[in-house]
Amino acid sequence: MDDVGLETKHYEGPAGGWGSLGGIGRVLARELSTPAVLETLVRQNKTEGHMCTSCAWGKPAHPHIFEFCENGAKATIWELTRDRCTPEFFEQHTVAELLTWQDYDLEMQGRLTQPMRYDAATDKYVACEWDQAFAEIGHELRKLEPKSTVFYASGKASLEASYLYSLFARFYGHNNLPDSSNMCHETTSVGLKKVLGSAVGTCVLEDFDHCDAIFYFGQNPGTNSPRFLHPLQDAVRRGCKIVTFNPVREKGLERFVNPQNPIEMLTGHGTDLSCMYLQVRPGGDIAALMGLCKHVLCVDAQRLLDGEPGVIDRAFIAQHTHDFGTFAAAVAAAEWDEIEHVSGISRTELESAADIYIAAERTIAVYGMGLTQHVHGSQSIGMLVNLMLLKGNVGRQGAGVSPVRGHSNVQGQRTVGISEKPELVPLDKLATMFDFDPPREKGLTTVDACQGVLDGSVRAFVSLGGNFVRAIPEREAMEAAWTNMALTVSIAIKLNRSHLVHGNAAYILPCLARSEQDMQASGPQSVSMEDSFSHIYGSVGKRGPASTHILSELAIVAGMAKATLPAHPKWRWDAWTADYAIVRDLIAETYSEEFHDFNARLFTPGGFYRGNKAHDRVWKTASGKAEFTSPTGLSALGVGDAPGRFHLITMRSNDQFNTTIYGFSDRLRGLEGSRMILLINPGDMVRQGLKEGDIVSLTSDAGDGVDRLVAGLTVTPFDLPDGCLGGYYPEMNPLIPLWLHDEASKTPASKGVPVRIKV
Ligand SMILES: Nc1nc2c(c(=O)[nH]1)N[C@H]1C(S)=C(S)[C@@H](COP(=O)(O)OP(=O)(O)OC[C@H]3O[C@@H](n4cnc5c(=O)[nH]c(N)nc54)[C@H](O)[C@@H]3O)O[C@H]1N2
Ligand SMILES: Nc1nc2c(c(=O)[nH]1)N[C@H]1C(S)=C(S)[C@@H](COP(=O)(O)OP(=O)(O)OC[C@H]3O[C@@H](n4cnc5c(=O)[nH]c(N)nc54)[C@H](O)[C@@H]3O)O[C@H]1N2
Ligand SMILES: [Mo]
Repeated sequence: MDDVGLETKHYEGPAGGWGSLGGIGRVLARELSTPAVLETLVRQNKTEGHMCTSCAWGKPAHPHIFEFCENGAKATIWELTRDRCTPEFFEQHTVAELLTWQDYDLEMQGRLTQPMRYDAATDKYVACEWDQAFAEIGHELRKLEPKSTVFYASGKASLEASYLYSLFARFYGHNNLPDSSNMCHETTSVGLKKVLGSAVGTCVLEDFDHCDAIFYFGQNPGTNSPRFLHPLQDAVRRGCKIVTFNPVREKGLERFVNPQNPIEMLTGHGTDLSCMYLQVRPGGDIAALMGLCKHVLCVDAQRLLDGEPGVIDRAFIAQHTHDFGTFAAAVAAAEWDEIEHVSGISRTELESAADIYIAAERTIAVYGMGLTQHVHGSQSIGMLVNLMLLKGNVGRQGAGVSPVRGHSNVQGQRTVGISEKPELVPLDKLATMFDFDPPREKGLTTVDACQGVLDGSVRAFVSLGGNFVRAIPEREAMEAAWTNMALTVSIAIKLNRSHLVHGNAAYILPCLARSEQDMQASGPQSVSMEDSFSHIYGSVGKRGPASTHILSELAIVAGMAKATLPAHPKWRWDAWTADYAIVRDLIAETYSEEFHDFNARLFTPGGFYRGNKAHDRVWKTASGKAEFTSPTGLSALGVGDAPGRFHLITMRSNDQFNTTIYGFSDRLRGLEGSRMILLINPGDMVRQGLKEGDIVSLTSDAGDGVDRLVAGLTVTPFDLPDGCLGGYYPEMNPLIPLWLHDEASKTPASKGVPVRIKV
């Protein structure tokens, strides 16, 4: 980067430390400050406590007294707010008025307290009774062709509610069950499945106690999975080396002060986490990985020539993998010049990083949205697996591929049937268990569903949580088309934008939060979820519900299903609602290998492992072996470089959970006060004739002739690679074309958006 005398914003402190406690404190002070909150937090992520609603990081068998982090605490406190968004609130504001409000102000109204239905005559939501809401929704759904409806899920709802939701969709007659995963780790579900036969990570939490190196791509633990910082710190202290690839120098991967360690807190002495931090260009990971593989194979060849043992694991490659020869030829053909250009990393640095990989006996590859949200994201995952396969780093202790999942039960929802891919669901089994003829056609992904809304073929959209309209690409066109639908239904805890962009008939159905007591006819209920490591945990809420008029997610799903579907002796919605243990027995019957004795194992400390074939070196791939794959090019970007074109990465701040904005402090990046900022490196700033504080717009540069614009962005110098811009999700979503998505899985390419700066 040019030295032009401009300073980039950078937070000098570590991740964690006093700052993270202050971050909790501000929210705590504003929301509430009763001992009950602390009591709720102390129960978080403990056996027989409730499982955090924030991220999907593992819950150890021997938890800390405070087994939660700044952002998990914020998420819990956020749902326990004393503020209430009541029918009186809706009485005072038309939907047209609320559409002018910021997302932050909508959610700040607090918890929804009563079912609400849209009244076109007044342009307001009005309160209704549950029976009325269910009956009307059932009536609307019965009028529609099932395949013209979509049942979306956002990744939080329990295994029990999710299983019934997917049954509801299939009894009704469709597989249109996209999940937030379709905007997130679907690249993993498809890309990793193709090469390892596993749609999820192959590691378990304990592997982090045994690895010698961690290769870390495009995931930001300081903000998005802060409890991961503890195993990372422990690993580094044991001598494990972390090599990070990320365009942004994320504090959480640089240095960590453990807020649960009094000595570190007093002295401020933390741990330097990454021993190498390589600022890869957006979409440059395929090239970077190619460089690493090239050096590994080059050193291997040299060692053999010198009469020494080689570097790669030939026995593993011969026994367990397929197509190594083609891959080796692709590596030999790749040119260092192009590798350096596309990755933005020098050959010397890539060789040093590869030397760490060579020296390590056991390596774990970690990744997040930086790999998955690109047009060739599944190829990036394939390249990462290639690197791991070279040394047999899959399916043994201390080694493996570890995607860090997002929502706290997003992986589990897929496990129990929320999937638009019928081949992933045991339909024959369900047909026998529930005496019906399941739909067999492929359902709609998120992107397909959006296309269906645009072309009018999707007529109804039901959301089990989430804020779909805010989370998807192509906002302007999508919001305009959304209102043409016949029906929209949102099961939610707080008001959000998706409730305001609604169909002809529209309902907001308020539900219990996970930390709240779920009382049903048989007594208080527990629910369950699955973490990033395929471990299943029970969760029990103890707090009093936010309102006496709200229902559990499971009860709402069952209520809608009962009102929509004909009576059937095997569809026992009332019995299932009365006792969730019966639903767990159904899950155990459907997925007997993974979920046998589900009720008995529900509160196993550290969760019970549902198993993973690739973890045991059984490869459920086309060839029956782990697949080496050769990328079609070195860049993961869908739209290449051009003069004046920038590649925008859309990021999360430390003060948000997806579309929920807690505040305006991105503490770990030293960015305070506004989310309407454009991050740019000082060299690019000067080349564009910009000064810090200038107000600019971004326009789409995707070559499709569509005008897409985000205006009012403050130019902010930041340490980024050349040609790369940073901005916040979801503010930047109007700039992402719907067609710009991973080629294999249709995950939107939110980390490689082609844009131009307009002054
Ligand atoms: N507090 C909090 N926790 C969360 C969430 C939240 O919003 N707030 N969201 C949850 C959800 S649903 C998810 S999916 C996860 C998301 O967690 P992450 O996977 O960490 O997702 P992001 O923050 O979007 O981006 C990840 C990182 O990718 C980097 N990056 C961008 N482009 C590239 C690239 O081309 N290559 C590489 N190597 N890196 C790149 C960015 O700089 C950023 O550091 O977090 C979950 N946890
Ligand atoms: N540009 C860009 N776009 C992105 C991303 C990106 O990195 N960049 N990331 C993508 C990713 S990884 C994801 S996962 C999606 C997220 O997409 P979603 O999962 O659809 O969105 P969230 O913001 O997590 O949903 C927030 C809403 O969920 C509701 N909610 C919260 N808790 C509960 C609960 O317990 N039950 C119920 N029923 N409702 C609840 C609240 O009403 C809240 O308003 O966004 C995607 N979009
Ligand atoms: Mo996600």
